[in-house]
Amino acid sequence: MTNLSLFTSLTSKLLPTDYIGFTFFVGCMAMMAASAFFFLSLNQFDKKWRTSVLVSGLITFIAAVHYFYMRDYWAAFQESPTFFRYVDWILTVPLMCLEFYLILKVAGAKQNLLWKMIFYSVIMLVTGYWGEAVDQANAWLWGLISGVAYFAIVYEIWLGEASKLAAAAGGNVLSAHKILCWFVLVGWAIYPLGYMLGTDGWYTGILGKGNVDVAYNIADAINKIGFGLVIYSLAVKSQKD
Ligand SMILES: *C/C=C(C)/C=C/C=C(C)/C=C/C1=C(C)CCCC1(C)C
Repeated sequence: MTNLSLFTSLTSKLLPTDYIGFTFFVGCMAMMAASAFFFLSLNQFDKKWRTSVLVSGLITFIAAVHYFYMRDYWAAFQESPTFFRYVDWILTVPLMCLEFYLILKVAGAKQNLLWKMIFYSVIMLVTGYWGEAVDQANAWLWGLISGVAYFAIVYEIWLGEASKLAAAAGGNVLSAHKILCWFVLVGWAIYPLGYMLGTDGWYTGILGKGNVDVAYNIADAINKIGFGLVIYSLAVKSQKD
């Protein structure tokens, strides 16, 4: 290692033209600030809602730690930190499934709903990782399998058991559930789009190539912080009634 590269890897030097590095940097700060916000708000909630808001904070906190690593990895190698990315997701996506389960518990959600959703998300993420990092030649196929698991989650919350429980719960829980459903349908759809921009497949001729990290970083900010805020405001509203 030359002195210069040692220097850059220790200080994560960001060039003013490195807009991808910039989104990693902003991601660190946004996730950190959101975590502080959720954690510091915990005292205002009673026991019933505290766990849900705590989980919102854990999601952004786990992401914050991964963003620090990803930012440095990007600065040192100018390469996608795919491994850290997927470790982050494999921890945070199941926690988002847990959020659905926690708010639907009032309507009698059973643990099997939680495990079913976690199972779908693990399939979605493991196959996505495989296509992006291991078997890139068949990225489209792994992406397709991942997409099927993604639609199983969408189905579950929009039309399946989870949607029936939300309807039974009614009120604030139902409206929060609806907003979270939109996050999963629209906000989460940015990820497969990023995947198609970053890998080669039949879609490359249509979409062209783009930067996968910018797409993922924007999606993470929307989905982790926005999703957490929906839970937070549900807790605030429900505590008032
Ligand atoms: C906080 C992180 C979240 C909410 C990550 C969500 C990730 C996805 C919904 C990823 C989905 C993918 C597909 C549907 C197909 C292509 C491969 C993936 C893994 C990017």
